[in-house]
Amino acid sequence: MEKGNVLVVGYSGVGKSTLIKTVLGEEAMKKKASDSCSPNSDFQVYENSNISFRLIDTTGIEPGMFKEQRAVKAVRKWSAQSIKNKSDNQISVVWFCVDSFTCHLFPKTIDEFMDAISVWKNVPIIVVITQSYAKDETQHAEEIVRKAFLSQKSFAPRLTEVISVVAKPRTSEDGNLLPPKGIPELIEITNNLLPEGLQAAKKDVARYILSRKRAMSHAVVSVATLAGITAGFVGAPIVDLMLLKPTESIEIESIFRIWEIKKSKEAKELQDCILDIGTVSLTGKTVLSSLKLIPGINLGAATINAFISGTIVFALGEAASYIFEQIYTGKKTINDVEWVKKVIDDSLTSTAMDKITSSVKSISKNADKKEILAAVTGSLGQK
Ligand SMILES: Nc1nc2c(ncn2[C@@H]2O[C@H](COP(=O)(O)OP(=O)(O)OP(=O)(O)O)[C@@H](O)[C@H]2O)c(=O)[nH]1
Ligand SMILES: [Mg+2]
Repeated sequence: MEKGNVLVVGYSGVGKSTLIKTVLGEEAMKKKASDSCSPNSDFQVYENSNISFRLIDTTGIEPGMFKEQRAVKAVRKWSAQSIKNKSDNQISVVWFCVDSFTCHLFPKTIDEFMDAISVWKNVPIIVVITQSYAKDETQHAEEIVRKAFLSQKSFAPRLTEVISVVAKPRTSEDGNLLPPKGIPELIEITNNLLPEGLQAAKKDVARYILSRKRAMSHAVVSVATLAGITAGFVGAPIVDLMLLKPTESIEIESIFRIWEIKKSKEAKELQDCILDIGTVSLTGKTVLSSLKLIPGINLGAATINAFISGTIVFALGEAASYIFEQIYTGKKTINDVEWVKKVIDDSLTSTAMDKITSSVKSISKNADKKEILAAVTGSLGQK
């Protein structure tokens, strides 16, 4: 399939590669695009067969832009050569990534940047504010960027869009989970900016975004599971399910946001219902007690608790992901409360228990959080 090419530039460490991984998926990162020509250390081309654009990752661009010039020159050469080879490696869109730290350098370096990409005269520019965890900082960064573009007549019309994103969930210092955001918008807008013949159909984009949402949902569950494992490790001899409540609450809220469920009284009740089953219902307690009864486990209490805690957070998150996806795609509604209860129940009891009993034995005695996480997600993930 013929595709558009998106040039991704920005200072080193702003999160270009992380963003590309979220937009195209992990598989795409492992497998470089087939016609990326000779291997080049200045840029890499990635693609996913299900979406209409490739992403060109430029590496190691420091403030001062010397290396950027090198990377951009290499991409220019790649573009030019392709014309000879009758393949089309034209650049259709540029993503300029800045974060709230590097945006302060933006007004000073915008000249050099515009100069570097000057061969692509009418190519639209999307400024992507990466790692936009805090609202204030993000707004501030947006203002700086817009001002810098407006400062020159020739720059102003090039700025097509400013989008703030979080590519990968993060746990803040106070234990809050900060979910991914802005990715579906970025995909949609980029597709719309491609030359008409290259654009993917609306329904294909929607399908693609669905798959990305699913991946982001799993990423959130994974981060929350690790937090659950941590909470379990420091816990008392018996897992206190209430200790997991804050983690589960943020986990569910984050997944809820990924699936763009509209806020309403019913939606809130649904979230609470999911949370209640995970914390106070009998189901949770059953998981606890039966796990302790599995014979032949030679693990310390802290390890078992960590494993159980992680498992509950994981099973709950996976169930919530499934539930919200069904609602997002219109197969179910937020009023299908009985169905929701059943899904959570199944996830916490049968599915979780079946898999747990086999995988708990694979945990080594001095397992650390990472090993426990692998045991939890590995055993439960492969449904
Ligand atoms: N949690 C989280 N971490 C991020 C995000 N974006 C970037 N990071 C982290 O920031 C660091 C730098 O990200 P990269 O994606 O490697 O940055 P880059 O722009 O590709 O850097 P160069 O390749 O050196 O130009 C990594 O440790 C990432 O994990 C994000 O959205 N969420
Ligand atoms: Mg990189």
